Amino acid sequence: MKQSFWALGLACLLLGSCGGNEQTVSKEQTEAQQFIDSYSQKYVQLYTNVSEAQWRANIEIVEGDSTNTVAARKADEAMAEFTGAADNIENARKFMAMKDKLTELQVRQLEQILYAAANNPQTVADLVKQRIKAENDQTKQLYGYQYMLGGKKVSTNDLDGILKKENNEGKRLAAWTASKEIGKTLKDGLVNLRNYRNQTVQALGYPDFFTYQVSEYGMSTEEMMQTMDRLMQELYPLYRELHTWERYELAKKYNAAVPDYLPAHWLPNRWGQDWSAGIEVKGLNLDSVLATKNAEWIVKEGEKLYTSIGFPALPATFWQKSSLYPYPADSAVKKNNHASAWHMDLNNDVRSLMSVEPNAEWFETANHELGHIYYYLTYTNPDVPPLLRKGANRAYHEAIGSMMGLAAMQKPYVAGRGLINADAKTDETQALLKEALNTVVFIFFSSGTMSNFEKAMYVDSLSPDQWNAKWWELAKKYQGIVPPSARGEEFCDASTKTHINDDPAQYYDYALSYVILYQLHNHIAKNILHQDPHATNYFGQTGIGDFLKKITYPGASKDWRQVLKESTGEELNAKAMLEYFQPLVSWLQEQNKGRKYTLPEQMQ
Ligand code: X8Z
Ligand code: ZN
Repeated sequence: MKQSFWALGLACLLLGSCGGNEQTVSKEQTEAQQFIDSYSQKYVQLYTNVSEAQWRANIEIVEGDSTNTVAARKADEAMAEFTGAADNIENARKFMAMKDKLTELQVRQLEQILYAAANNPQTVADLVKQRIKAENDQTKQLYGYQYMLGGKKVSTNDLDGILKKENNEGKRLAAWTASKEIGKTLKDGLVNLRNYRNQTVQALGYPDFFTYQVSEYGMSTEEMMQTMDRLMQELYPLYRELHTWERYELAKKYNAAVPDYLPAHWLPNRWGQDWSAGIEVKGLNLDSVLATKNAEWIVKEGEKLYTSIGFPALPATFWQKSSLYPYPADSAVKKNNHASAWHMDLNNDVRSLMSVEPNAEWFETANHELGHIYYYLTYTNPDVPPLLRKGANRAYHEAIGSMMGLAAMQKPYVAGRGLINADAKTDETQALLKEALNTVVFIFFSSGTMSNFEKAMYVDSLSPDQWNAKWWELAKKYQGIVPPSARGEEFCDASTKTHINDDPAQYYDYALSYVILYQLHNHIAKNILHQDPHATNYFGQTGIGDFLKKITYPGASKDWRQVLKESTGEELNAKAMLEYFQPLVSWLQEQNKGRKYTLPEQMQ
């Protein structure tokens, strides 16, 4: 299969016409293309090896057996050695120096080559090796961990289930506390990783690893942090109402005094990033409907949504090779408990790693992962060379599936699928409240706590004896959440969030993805479906598929700002998201009348 790409790439070059534009190919272009082609061929080979080795290391973790970890390390080392090789850097720089003479597609590929090089410079080869070892050891530590509750082996799904459903505060506290124990075992590894990650990118001139990651957007750290602040500023009046409402509601539920800040163990999520599980919307109780289904149905149902709007059925290998369901909580073999999607060979081997159970959260997550998978499949096409088989930016990759997941929870969709009675009366305000407790609340975790913590770690080189204090300072400031009791520096509560370990300095991607997804959803509802954005039914609407394919087909071969402008006519902005939730503000103000607000009137 891979062969056909190279053949096609070459045909384009000889004819001098890609995408129909007749052009003569200059000497510089021919030489640059030769370099890009030979680099790409090797890159895809190494990338495939890394994927296979990492896949094993993430789905088969056995205590005392480091076979998979070592194999993953070796594959990573081979990739690092190649991408960071001095001659590759030299060549890429040489061609970049004549970028005016090259095609846009070539320049973009050369930029990718240099970006990959910056994380693995040959000049600091030992450091790169140490980082790779530390990364793979951290994965094993993180996902090989056996969670314990009351002397029993439990899974993260078990703990999440308790936090979503349990009304007994003592039991909630026990589950929350159990979920944070792992942090103690991750701290030393994370301290090393912070240092190695910073030091490796510094060798090629980046000030720190966070700035390196942010630079993929063509932005500086300052610009990104300002974007995060602006986003929170805009949503703050609503968040302040939600925070007040949640304090009073949960105090009622747990029969306790109303606290000034939300105790972390009161919330239905380990990090307080999503408070929606507490709300039952009459006539739209998805959790109880989904509880009657099985895990496989959840994923198949997701696929049906995508095929109904014009995407192809998933390849047979997706079903054969994915790891979609959890292992038993006491299994000696463990797997990564977080959801992910993999483009194994930058071609058609696509897989997902999940631990799906039949509930609303996994329903949403399954749709999210399929968004990644269909993004992979769509930009795997002859017009997009392997090095550019990426999202328009990383946030785009996160946005598509999240949008489908959110759309699939709206009443007309759920009713259309026969899951609820279409005639049942639904409280629309409650439905919107539930959505806000998911997405608006999430912004203050992603833009606030997570992004600022990682900035402190990487940019400000925060001393590890202040990490936990910092984490809770930020959680209080941005989310209005406090720990159940003092959490000293022996804990490392930030590291219980998987991304801090294995998807580092990138969590602002998710905040941006929500902004983008509301822009896209708004456009779809108004201009394609002609439906109210609060009450859409995407099912069977091939116009949506066409729209999404236009966005996803070019991968990273087009500038992301241009993609957004062309698809929605707009720049990146939170207007659509604000507009969507606006009806809630006055309702919440009414509910909160006479209540004490503890978050300041203005965000500080
Ligand atoms: O990590 C994820 C995806 C990874 S592909 C499942 N998400 C964030 C999280 O779980 O923290 C999706 C939204 C937020
Ligand atoms: Zn994702």
